[in-house]
Amino acid sequence: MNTVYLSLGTNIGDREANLKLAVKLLMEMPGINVKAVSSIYETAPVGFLNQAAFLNIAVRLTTALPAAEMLSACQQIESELGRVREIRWGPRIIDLDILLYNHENIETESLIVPHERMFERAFVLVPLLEIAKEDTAQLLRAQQALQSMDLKKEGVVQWKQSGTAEEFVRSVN
Ligand code: GSY
Repeated sequence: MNTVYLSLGTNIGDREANLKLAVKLLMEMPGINVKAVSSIYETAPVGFLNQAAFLNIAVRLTTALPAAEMLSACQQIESELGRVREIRWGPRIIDLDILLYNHENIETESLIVPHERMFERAFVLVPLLEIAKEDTAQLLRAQQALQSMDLKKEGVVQWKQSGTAEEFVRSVN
């Protein structure tokens, strides 16, 4: 079984509902077992700054799916939520990024793992480290990267505390 960490982000529409629906769809996917969902964080936009604040979470799951199929599953959920390929760094209904897939380093045309920019982004690292379970070199690197950041300056604030994955999706429409 493979352990996978995802980062989810949204800054259009009912942001909490977008996250809940995405996690519900993940839980319903054959071959995917959602183990933990982080607190929800409200985060200042990174990249293109003139846009609404994001809500971000991280998800830990186990899966029998190979990395390429896990990517397809994420893209399927993005389309189900109505995401169209928008401007780079711009507003989005939902983004599901694979951060880590076991301890593996993967580099294909469509997928780079660990995620290319994850170690520079507090909005990724804070939720990730809240649910991280293993002591892998990648997670230790994430911890070290976060220690050198000023979270106030990075604009990452806990918005709703986490419970279980089942509690997270309970009130989804
Ligand atoms: O990379 C994911 C989309 N995204 C985000 C995000 O999820 N959160 C914040 N705070 N800024 C972002 N900029 C982009 S692009």
